[in-house]
Amino acid sequence: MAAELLRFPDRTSATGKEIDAYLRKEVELSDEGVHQLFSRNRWEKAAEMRELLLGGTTLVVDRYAHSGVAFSAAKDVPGMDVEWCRAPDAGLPAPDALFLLQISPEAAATRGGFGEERYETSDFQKAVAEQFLSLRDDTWRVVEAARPIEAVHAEISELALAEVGRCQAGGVPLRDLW
Ligand code: FDM
Ligand code: MG
Repeated sequence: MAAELLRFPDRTSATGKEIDAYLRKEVELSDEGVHQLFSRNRWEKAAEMRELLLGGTTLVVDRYAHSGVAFSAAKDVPGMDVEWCRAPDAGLPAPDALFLLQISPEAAATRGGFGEERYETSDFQKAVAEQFLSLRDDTWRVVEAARPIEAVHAEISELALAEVGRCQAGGVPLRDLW
């Protein structure tokens, strides 16, 4: 089975470098502007993702447009409601399965490096978690992440492999967001 791992933001491209500097608090950008930048960072990969998917490669994607909506909407900026936040990602390839790794902000804060980047405060993480739960529909699987990595891996790989099997059996068209 061919599979590739992608991660968003992809911090290697020009947009990704700007996002990286923003997350590391080296530059300031408007909330609206950085939201668009995160989306552009995904659109840069859209054609490549589509080609890989249509060729039968499974994509494992660490964060995607749903993070874009949840993090930006959690800022509670006037005008940046969920509908506004979704708009720039409309038309990107949609995932066949989505796993939300759930962890309390308290448990997350004990993990290595927490607090270094923008967004890594317990209050903001709570607001983001609420957004994720309100965006969730019944195609999402919520996975308890405050467990040893092997247990999280076992649960996700079982669910993911079942989904891959369903897609490989055919009849699952490539859909677009949203
Ligand atoms: N993030 C990630 C956003 O705010 N918008 C997005 O579209 C995406 C993909 O960036 F705080 C946030 C989520 C997180 C940070 O950190 C990226 P990681 O640890 O590299 O996922
Ligand atoms: Mg991080």
